[in-house]
Amino acid sequence: MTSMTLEQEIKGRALSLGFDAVGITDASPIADDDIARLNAWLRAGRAGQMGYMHRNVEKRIDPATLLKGAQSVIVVALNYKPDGSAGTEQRPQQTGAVAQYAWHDDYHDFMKPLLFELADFIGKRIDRRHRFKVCVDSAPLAERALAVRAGLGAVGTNHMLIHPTLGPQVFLGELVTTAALEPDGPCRWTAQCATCGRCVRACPTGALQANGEFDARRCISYLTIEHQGEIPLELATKMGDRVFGCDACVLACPYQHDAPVCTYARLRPCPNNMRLDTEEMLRLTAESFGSRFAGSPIRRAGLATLQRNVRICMANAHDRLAT
Ligand code: B12
Repeated sequence: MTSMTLEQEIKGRALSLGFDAVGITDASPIADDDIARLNAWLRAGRAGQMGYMHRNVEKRIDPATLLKGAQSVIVVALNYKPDGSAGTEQRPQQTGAVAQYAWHDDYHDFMKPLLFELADFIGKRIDRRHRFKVCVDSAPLAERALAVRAGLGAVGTNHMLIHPTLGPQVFLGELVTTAALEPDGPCRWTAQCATCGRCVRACPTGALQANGEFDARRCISYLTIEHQGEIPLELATKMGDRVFGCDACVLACPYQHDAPVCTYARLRPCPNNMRLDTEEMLRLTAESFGSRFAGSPIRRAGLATLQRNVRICMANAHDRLAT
């Protein structure tokens, strides 16, 4: 009788917790190419107002700087592709579009406890003295580069980590640990981006270039969530009805079309947050904004930014009606 390896047990546990894919890599720094890409991107100012991207760069490059003594990184992916029937109902004029990752509960809020559970499982299974750092999005960690190295997929021209069967609509999370685990090999599968170009053509603002360059300052996701203050008119007119995030480059990806829909129960779309009523948004106060978007990723934008986006959406609708 063959017994399971520790790594197989960990992966089995991660899948039973609800993650769709899991891989293991060592905690060495990301590849020189990735470091060069990150540094060039930062130097060119392409992070815009995201000052946090300029801080803790050494941690983003080297997981062992983020957690002293780290030996391994367990990377998980959670499919968030909504059911095809979600969001297909008539789009009333006075509403703005929300990116699909924000249609349901905030992924940070439920992925972290699942990763803590996984850490607890590993601690009990091997040695309670091992340390763990749970990361989902906000920690300075190069999540996509590590996911490739853990065998989960490849980075596409749209900059998304594309899983060979789950596609690009997956959230990533990591457990950085001092436990030494047998790493998986890096992903050998490559996305067929070179002959496609759909994401580049779909990007309304030219934030994505055919050569793989990406300028967050032109990305509608950045503009509607992270950018404070005025949005240049040239870009605002291209936002269309988007008021929070953008899915253009993700939904254009052929790997997204072929992917299965998500099965995780917490990822049931909240009908009120798939499109936002513009009049309701303009009536919100600081207090009512907090309760209206409690537990939703939309909180991240803050009231002033969301209302700015809604005004742009209304102006864009008006211009369209006028022509
Ligand atoms: C800052 C940030 C943003 C910024 C900037 C996006 C960007 N492309 O950098 C903004 C606000 C615009 C944004 C938008 C979105 N984001 Co965001 N974001 C991040 C964050 C916090 C850091 C990303 C980063 O390091 N950027 C710096 C650039 C240089 O890195 P990069 O694009 O990831 O590229 C690295 C590697 O992929 C590699 N690489 C780059 N190009 C290539 C090309 C080749 C051929 C190869 C081999 C490697 C390679 O080198 C780079 C350096 O390591 C991560 C979480 C994290 N901690 O990593 C989430 C994260 C990337 N975001 C995520 C999501 C879901 C989104 C949106 C889809 C949300 C939406 N619908 O609006 C969009 C997608 C926009 C896009 N096409 O990238 C997910 C992506 C999951 C996935 N499957 O890839 C992440 C991982 C969060 C998570 N935990 O799930 N995001």
